[in-house]
Amino acid sequence: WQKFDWQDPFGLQRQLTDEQRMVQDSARQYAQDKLLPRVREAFRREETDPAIFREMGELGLLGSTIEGYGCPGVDEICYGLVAREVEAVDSGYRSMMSVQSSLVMYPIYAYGDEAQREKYLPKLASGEWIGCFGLTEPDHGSDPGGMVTRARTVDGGYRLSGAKMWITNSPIADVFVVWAKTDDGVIRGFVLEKGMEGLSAPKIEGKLALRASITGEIVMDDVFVPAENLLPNVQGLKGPFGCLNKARYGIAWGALGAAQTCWHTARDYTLERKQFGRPLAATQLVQLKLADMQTEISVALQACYRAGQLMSAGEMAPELVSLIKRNSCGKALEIARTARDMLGGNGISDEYPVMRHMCNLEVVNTYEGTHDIHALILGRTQTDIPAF
Ligand code: TGC
Ligand code: FAD
Repeated sequence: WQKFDWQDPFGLQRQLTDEQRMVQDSARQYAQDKLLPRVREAFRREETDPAIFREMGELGLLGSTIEGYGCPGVDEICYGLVAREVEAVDSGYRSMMSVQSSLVMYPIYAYGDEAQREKYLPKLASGEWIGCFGLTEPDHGSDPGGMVTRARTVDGGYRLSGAKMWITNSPIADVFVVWAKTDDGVIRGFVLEKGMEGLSAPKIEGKLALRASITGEIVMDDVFVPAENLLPNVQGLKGPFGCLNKARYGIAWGALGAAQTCWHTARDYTLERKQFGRPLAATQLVQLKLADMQTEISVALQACYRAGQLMSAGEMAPELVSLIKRNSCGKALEIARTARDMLGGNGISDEYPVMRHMCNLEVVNTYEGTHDIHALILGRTQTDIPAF
């Protein structure tokens, strides 16, 4: 019999290849040395440091699964491991990275032509350019198919009118991947650039979560977009959803990083903190909570690892992405709320990371398809009845 490793019950580390471990370790070092020391102030002040994109770019963390164009072309498990390390510090930092990688670089790579790839990908990979992804609208969140943003055909291109809401990175973005309906009502992807006439991206103020990651609108007032900025190789909702499959997969890993930070913080705290003459960790109720955290996180990580194998092999079903995104986010949020409670009054202070993670995970549980929307996707697989 092996000795039980309480931190890694399934021996995930032993399942990783040397390359995967190396990528994980360098992401961990970056996240702990460079991101952790600035997150508390960033969250307090609701400030996003654009330099983070260049730092991530230098380490090859942007568009990391893409081959060529300045990207390292690592496998999907590496991508997940990086998301986990970054989100162990803050979901907002993982958000910045996953939007750039999965929702901006991936669609340009997968649906763009060679000229678009050459123009945008190297600068997005280095972090010199920042990207955002506009799908959600003020009146269409869970049902993006109802979008009202229009791309009217004109001489030499299109005129885009409409508004996108809750867009990660938009106020500081150079490149905007925007989804709009053309004259025939078909959803198409367009690449807009900062400075186009009629394009603005006001910041959304007052977020009580994900405060280290800037969020804004995209307002398009008859913006002229040249024909060469249309993404030629996809039509319909499967365009944005194809990118979302990638991003949701990364979130499934990432949320478990945040959960792990909360679990370890609760363990350390309850070992130290004495009430009624003994450590809180000596009580059965606390040990039950720690056991539940350990179980949920380690089982969910193993599910992500398997999903990563399938994704790398090109054998992933989108519904399995829904299953792991929903499971990881729901469980992580529950763990963060429990950890917050276990720290008592100290749990609400930003001297500890748990309340920040708890607030962030409320968003992570909502964006990229809410917890319930993913349940409906899974319900449809079993009943053939779309209950949306
Ligand atoms: P439905 O009829 O189901 O599908 C329409 C077409 O799309 C195809 N499709 C997919 N293709 C690839 N991957 C998937 N996951 C796909 N899901 C659907 C489908 O095959 C069909 O294609 P075709 O060729 O037959 O037309 O569409 P519906 O309108 O009934 O969809 C319902 C539902 C609930 C599944 C969908 O609308 C949904 O997932 N809603 C959630 C919206 C969402 O996730 N928004 C995310 C916005 S981006 C964001 O949050 C970024 S935050 C990032 C960060 O900061 O980290
Ligand atoms: P709604 O769709 O109005 O849902 C409200 C509630 O109703 C939810 O509980 C939902 O589960 C429930 N509900 C909806 N429909 C049904 C139904 N048929 N049956 C049962 N229950 C239902 N979007 C982007 O495009 N790009 C981004 O970069 C981006 N970043 C974001 C960053 C942040 C900080 C946030 C908060 C959001 C971001 N989003 C982004 C938007 C996000 O994807 C949406 O908020 C999400 O898809 C939910 O849409 P909604 O907010 O309109 O909620």
